[in-house]
Amino acid sequence: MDELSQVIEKVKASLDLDFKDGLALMESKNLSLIGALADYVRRTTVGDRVMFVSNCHINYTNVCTSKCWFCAYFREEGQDGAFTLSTDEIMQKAEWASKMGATELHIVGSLNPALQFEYYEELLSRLHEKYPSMSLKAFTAVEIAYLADTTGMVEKEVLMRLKKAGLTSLPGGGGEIFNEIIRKRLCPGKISGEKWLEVMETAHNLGIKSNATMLYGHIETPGDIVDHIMRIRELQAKTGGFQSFIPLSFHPDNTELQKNGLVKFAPTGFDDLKMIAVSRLLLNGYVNNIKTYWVMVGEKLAQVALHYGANDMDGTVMEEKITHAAGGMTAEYTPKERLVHLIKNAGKVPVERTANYEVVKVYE
Ligand code: V47
Repeated sequence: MDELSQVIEKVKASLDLDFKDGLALMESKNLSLIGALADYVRRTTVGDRVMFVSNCHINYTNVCTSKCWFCAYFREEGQDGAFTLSTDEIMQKAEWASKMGATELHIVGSLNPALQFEYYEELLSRLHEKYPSMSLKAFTAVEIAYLADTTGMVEKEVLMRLKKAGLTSLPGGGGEIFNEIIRKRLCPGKISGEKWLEVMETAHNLGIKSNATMLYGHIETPGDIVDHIMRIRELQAKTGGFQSFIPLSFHPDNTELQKNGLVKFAPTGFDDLKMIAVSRLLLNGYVNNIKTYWVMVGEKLAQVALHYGANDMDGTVMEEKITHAAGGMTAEYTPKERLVHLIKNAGKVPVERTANYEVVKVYE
């Protein structure tokens, strides 16, 4: 309690928490107190509404040059299980998603040298033409930087062309952990944290909103977590372009981190709830929506997270490959009715939203 007394006072006075406060939270084992503080902040800022979206994840390829040590999803070209979808195949998936009631397509892949820029542009234009009201939340900052690198365009041009083709917003993937030393060990082939933030800033300045993520529970330190969240906060103070923050719970199975004995255990339920609560507390006044991603933490813990600072449950998802390649045991699809039930059962008001957080329906 003592170590958190300053944090309590600051939360009561609605003051920004600083790095030292973040560390005190990370190092405390008083989860019920941290959760209560985060729940208080959630209640007094965004209230009892809990958002979700009817969405469908589409992974267009898993062939990747990046070879991140935390990733079990990627394959090398020609390797067993490697795939690249044609735009026709993606259109078929979109048709199915649309029939299932999706209002958002979450489209991400990997860094595949065989795909030309025209593929990305054509994909968005075809989707946008056929489903003009569908939100296309597509391509992480890492994919955008890769497209700039491989085409010789600057990121701004890549983003402008994709926006013109129908891009609605950017998902938050690829943030991982910004600390350069840890990041180099986790994903030496990936853009730096600084570059990730730079791409997001460019997108925000073009009116393209995005999400932000952080991968936790591997080889990072508590200080790295606080540093990562603070850097998101700094950029948000400049652009206001982040719509949500999503802490991602590391799944170790089939990853190099696990194979090389660097990570033995996945984050625990304690870690998952604490990460939500710490995110809410540090981002208070900056990012309103803290998302609990049920695919990674499980439906039951995601529901409990609604009492630890989360106010968003992501969505129906429909198809998920990244977490499941790394040992994820959750379903790939949670119907809308079930999300509504989970949220109501937690004593909250379910609100279906669009990708850009417009309200579709309030389930009073
Ligand atoms: O970028 C990769 C992470 C991300 C593993 O923006 C892993 O609305 C855990 O970004 N264990 C993809 N995580 C998922 C993602 C996301 C999910 C839901 C919503 C949104 C959004 C974004 O998953 C990757 C990487 O950071 N990841 N491997 C793993 N083994």
